[in-house]
Amino acid sequence: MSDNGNRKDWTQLWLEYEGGAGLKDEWEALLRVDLSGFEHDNRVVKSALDELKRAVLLLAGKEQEITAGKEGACLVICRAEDIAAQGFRVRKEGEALILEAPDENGLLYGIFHLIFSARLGKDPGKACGIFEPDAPLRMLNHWDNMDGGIERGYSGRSFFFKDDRFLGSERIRDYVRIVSSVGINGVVINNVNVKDAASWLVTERYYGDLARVGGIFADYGIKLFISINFAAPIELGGLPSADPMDGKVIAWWQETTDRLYDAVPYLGGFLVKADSEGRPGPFTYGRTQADGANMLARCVKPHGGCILWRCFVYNCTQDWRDKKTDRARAGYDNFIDLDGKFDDNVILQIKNGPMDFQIREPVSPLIGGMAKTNQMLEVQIAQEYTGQQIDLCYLIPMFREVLTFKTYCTENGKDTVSDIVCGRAFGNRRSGMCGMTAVCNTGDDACWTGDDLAAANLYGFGRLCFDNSLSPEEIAKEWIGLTFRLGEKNSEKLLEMLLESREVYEKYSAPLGIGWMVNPNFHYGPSVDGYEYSRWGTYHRADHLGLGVDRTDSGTGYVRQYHEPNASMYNNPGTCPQELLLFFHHLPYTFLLPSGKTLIQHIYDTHFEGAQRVLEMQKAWDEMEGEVDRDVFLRVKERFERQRVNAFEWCDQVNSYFYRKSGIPDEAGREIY
Ligand code: GCW
Repeated sequence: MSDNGNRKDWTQLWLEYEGGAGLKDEWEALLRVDLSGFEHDNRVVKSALDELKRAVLLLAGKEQEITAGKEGACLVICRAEDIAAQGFRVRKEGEALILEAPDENGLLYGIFHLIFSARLGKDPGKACGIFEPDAPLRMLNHWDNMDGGIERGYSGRSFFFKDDRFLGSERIRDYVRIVSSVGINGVVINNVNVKDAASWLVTERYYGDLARVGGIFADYGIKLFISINFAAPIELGGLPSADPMDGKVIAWWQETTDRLYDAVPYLGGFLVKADSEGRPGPFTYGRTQADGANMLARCVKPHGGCILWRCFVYNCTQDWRDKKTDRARAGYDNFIDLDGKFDDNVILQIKNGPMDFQIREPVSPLIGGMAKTNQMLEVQIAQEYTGQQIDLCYLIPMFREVLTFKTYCTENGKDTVSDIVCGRAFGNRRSGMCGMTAVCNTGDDACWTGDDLAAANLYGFGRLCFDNSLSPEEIAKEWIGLTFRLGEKNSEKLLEMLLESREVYEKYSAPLGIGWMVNPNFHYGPSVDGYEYSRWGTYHRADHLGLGVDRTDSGTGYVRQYHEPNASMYNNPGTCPQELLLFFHHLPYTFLLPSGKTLIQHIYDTHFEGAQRVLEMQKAWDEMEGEVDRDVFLRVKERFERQRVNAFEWCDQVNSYFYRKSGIPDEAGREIY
């Protein structure tokens, strides 16, 4: 936990260089730098060179020398315009390493790439290649409240805010270094549920703080975004309405935005949660989501800003008796007719699934539903429904699945989620108005992410945004290599644990895509009927004969929101992927799955297996004692113990519940209560 000798209360995650293997001779080129085509005093260039200096100092124990000449082993940094924005190229020329980039962000990412390659023990030849970002916007969304709490935060308190004030710069600077090292270029610092002091972020009360934080972000090529309150004209401006068509409202936002941008030059724009879970929005005034978004987009437009508009719009006061209303349909139903009606600096931010960050959901049909609208994928690395950074759940396999899902939205073959959010499907790559964002999992805990192992999701999300083709395995290997100093055997073991952790969690929690079954409100641990008779639209519909939600043609019709052949594939239980069967179908317990087991036996087996696997993972971690830093070892050990308790609780409650409902015993005769 030290940085150039200064003790800090937090780690540097994968930027912790001390105690490593040092810098191998092959990397001698990093000891001499020749910079051309970039301004030495540009803030991002400065940061990049500082990062290189720091790394070399800590790894090789030598002071970095910046020379003007380029002879022998040196790093030549220059500008090249034939590389996509924010990308870079590395090549070797004799003893020299050449790093080329079209812009400062590319240079920064190239430097981190070289540092990481050296630290991973690669030789420079292996670090060569061209690296261009897939997602133009690679963002993190913090759900930090200004009182210091974090909505769905499992890693301590906010390091941005406390008691309605901004906190100091030191930790924010480390955060920025860490996330920019994996290519993050946009951060929303406050919760999408904007209330109380946070509503005032757009006013002069916080200009100074926003300018300071925006400057720290800008040093590392990151744009600062804030979430805003759609009802601010009423709450702050004293106007009687927040109607986006009302001239006074428009004037209020225009003036507020102009003044804000004057004071905070690095602002990227606003994120808006409107007409969702009690937040105000244009529906109140009989206006559409496009009316609301465009009004704000026009205010930020002259400043080069954009509006990120969330599509998490659904009825959260549903009647559980009503089987026709289907929450899964809501995003699509609320937005699909607006395709082509959004301004070009509006980006719709769409959660990966149609419900809400469950352990298994189909891809939201809204992604790919609209050909004339900028779209951005929203995932959650805060593990709200996936173990809350107590249970191990490496989410990159899930995100990769989402990105590679073929939507059939175009006929040119560019139709995966990756094609859409990276701008290849609908031609919005140049404008950069698309990308990926994650609800962040950090807080002020010493290890940043509650569970040290949950940092793999923070690292992995950034890496995956930059390169959608990286496999979860490659990413996990890099992260392990940069974070730990494990021997080969334990590295392998940890890799295996990460890679299977999502399926393990899925096995002991809600089966086959049905989701939920969690304790209401805080969402950790099992409660099969926790939401069954509530207003939230999240039901499993189990009775004594079967379970699942019928979203087929004979049910809610949700399947028709997909393009063919996906719609027909999901509509038929014979072709629907097994892991999503209960999301789309209500099936009897005796239904025979593709695996050859009955549905009820599958539930029993997976739950026993999942809980058992947790015991094995716990043991594997215990065996790493001595090879892992003591603090880290103990912290993770404590997490695994809690996961064990949680997994067995899930297993026993789910199995007992379905045994009692169905009356069908476990074929293996294991203990069910
Ligand atoms: O799943 C829900 C969470 C809310 C969150 C909301 C959202 C920020 O339980 O806490 O609110 O999603 O995504 O807006």
